[in-house]
Amino acid sequence: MMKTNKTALITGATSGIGRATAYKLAQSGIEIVATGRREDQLKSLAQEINCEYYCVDLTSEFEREQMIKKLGKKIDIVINNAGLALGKDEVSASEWSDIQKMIDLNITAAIKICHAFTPLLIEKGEGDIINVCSVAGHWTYSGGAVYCATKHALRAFTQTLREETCGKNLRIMQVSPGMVETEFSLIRFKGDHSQAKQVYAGMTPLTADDIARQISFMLEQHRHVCIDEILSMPTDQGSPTKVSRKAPID
Ligand code: 8X3
Repeated sequence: MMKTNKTALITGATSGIGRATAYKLAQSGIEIVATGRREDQLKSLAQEINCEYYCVDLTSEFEREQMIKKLGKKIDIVINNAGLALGKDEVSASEWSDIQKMIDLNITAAIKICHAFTPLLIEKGEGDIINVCSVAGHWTYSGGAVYCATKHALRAFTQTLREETCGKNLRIMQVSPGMVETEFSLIRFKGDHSQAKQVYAGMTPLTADDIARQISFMLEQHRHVCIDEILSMPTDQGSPTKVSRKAPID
């Protein structure tokens, strides 16, 4: 395997899309700095792919700043993956603490990371940022008001950053997946396995590896090619509210 001399920061790398992306990019010879909150999972990843890891809660301003200070100029590629949905209730029945957490992680932390690394990448003369957005950045659905709002915000931010940095040799990109079977639904439904399982019942969802492959594809393009966005859904999904299932949900 050829070393690329590039280092990628991957947030939310303990599981799901983040972890799969860490495996995939490491296979292409990219050095990985994996971040997340669960140290045991970061340790096991570090052993498997021989990478650096940083245990951090990105919703903590202090911890975030310490991480950014420590990593600084070492990073060439930012995979802004950490994000979550909490609950699927209508706004009037939602917990404020859930709303706040989604805003803190999906918007504040993601934008802060771009804010901190963009000038460093400009100074380096080259760099890539891939923000992990969602089909929820394109559509809205009942029970997803705040999650959709955060992903719409991140998509608008990403597009604007791309326009602003045009001419600086940065590639600002995004992936917008539909249904991917990861811990996403388990977290959304607060550990309720049967509710989480029902989300993917009778259909074939995307896997974390499917999205990792898209991210790797975006990065491996010639430098003059910037894939603005890959929006992908399972073949069984027509929109966030239209899913074809072989068996009804019981
Ligand atoms: C996750 C996709 O459709 O559950 O980002 O909002 S969806």
